[in-house]
Amino acid sequence: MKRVMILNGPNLNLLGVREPHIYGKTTLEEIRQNCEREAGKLGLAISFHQSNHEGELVDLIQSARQDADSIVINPAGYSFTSIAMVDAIKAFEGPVIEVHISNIHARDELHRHSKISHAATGVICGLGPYGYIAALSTLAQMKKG
Ligand code: CA2
Repeated sequence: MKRVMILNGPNLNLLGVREPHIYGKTTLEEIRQNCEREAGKLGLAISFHQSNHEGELVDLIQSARQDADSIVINPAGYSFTSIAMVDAIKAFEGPVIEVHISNIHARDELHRHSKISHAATGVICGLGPYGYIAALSTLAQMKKG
């Protein structure tokens, strides 16, 4: 069974609670439940994490080298700043799908240029919480994922 590590960066624990006009009303817990349901259908084994701490996210990405075959990551605010996460992702051999709930290309200058995309296999943005499902479905179909 393919193992997928799903990682969520800073402030995503506030989804559905604050700023619903940008990020919608779905909570991170609901996204987790939807991912569990979809993974069951697709025959994937998932682990789901959220952290507000860059080092903890780097540790998780490193642990994926042993614990996962592929990664789905919403790096949130660290998308635009974290070279450490880019380096950790580059050391991971499997596919990495970067997901953003909002369309970062339609956002302000501060939220437009993800550094993580440089190291990602693919990027999904602007599809709302469905982006996580699209990522899982893609990985299920990939030879290497
Ligand atoms: O659209 C996404 O998924 C983002 O990764 C979310 C990040 C943002 O910095 C990226 O540009 C796009 C922000 C996550 C913060 O989430 C909040 C949710 C509710 C209230 C406040 C922040």
